[in-house]
Amino acid sequence: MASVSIPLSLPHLNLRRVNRFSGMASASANRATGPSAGVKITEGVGNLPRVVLTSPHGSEAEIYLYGGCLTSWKLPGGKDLLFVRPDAVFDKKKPISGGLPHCFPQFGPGAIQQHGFARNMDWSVVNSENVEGDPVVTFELKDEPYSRAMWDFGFQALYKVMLNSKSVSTELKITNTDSKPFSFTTALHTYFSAAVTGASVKGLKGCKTLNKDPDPKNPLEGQEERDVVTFPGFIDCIYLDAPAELHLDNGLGDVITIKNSNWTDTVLWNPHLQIEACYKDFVCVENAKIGRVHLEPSESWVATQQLSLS
Ligand code: TA6
Repeated sequence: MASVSIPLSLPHLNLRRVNRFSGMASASANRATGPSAGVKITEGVGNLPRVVLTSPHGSEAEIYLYGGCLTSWKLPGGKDLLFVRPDAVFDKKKPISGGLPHCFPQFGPGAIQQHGFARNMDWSVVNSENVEGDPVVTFELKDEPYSRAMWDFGFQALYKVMLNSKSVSTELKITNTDSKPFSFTTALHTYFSAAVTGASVKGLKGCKTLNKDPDPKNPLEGQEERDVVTFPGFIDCIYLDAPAELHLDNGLGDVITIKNSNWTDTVLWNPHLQIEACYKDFVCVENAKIGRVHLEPSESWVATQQLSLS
């Protein structure tokens, strides 16, 4: 596989220095040390730094460094398969509500803030490649005083995003950089654009379920009996040991294959009338790790996800 790797040694890409970033993005992207073909650093909504990937076939993806959040995956022609809620804010006062937010080091509910802190911290770009014409970018998040105040461990999260003509893939690698063990739960809280009344997921039949409706802190155990799971109302349900491949019909004419390795569980969520303004326009199908992952010092955990159009 032909791969050209160009490290991005651009310190301003780290949002710890985001205030110096303003206005520098396009100039930096053109430097010899800048991003690979198909990778652009731009200012997104709220002037937040955003990495735009473009495949030679015309598909496009956007990732905000704030939260390491993939907010858009557009097919050639411009149709976006991901959804960002209309109430999403891009001012770093809260996580971006939409796309693929990270839940780390806690899915929740639990001891620290709901869904952890990775979705409201500044990730940085550590590498950009072009693999057989397709753009690949790697983002990094490390512990800092903000995370240590909630979860006192040294860690490194590396998040690789790869765009192809008909798919977008991610690889998340969590490494324990501390001298003591730690454990975590995690998820990619993917918001898909959908027509909720026509949306359905195939592949979950037989899975054990933990239904967080009505009480998220005391989920009800059960088993999925349906071949095709629909979204007729409020749904907040964990599927344990879900298969490595699911099929989402988004009700908008697309069937999206969701493949994974090592994301052992799946979560389906639609808030129904709790978010009246937009619940009809999305469903969340989340790859998750609900059982705790234990890492000794220097150990890593890796999980991949591929979203592709069938
Ligand atoms: O993944 C499902 C869930 O944990 C629900 O229990 C609900 O709290 C939802 O996520 C919240 O998502 P948000 O993107 O608003 O943080």
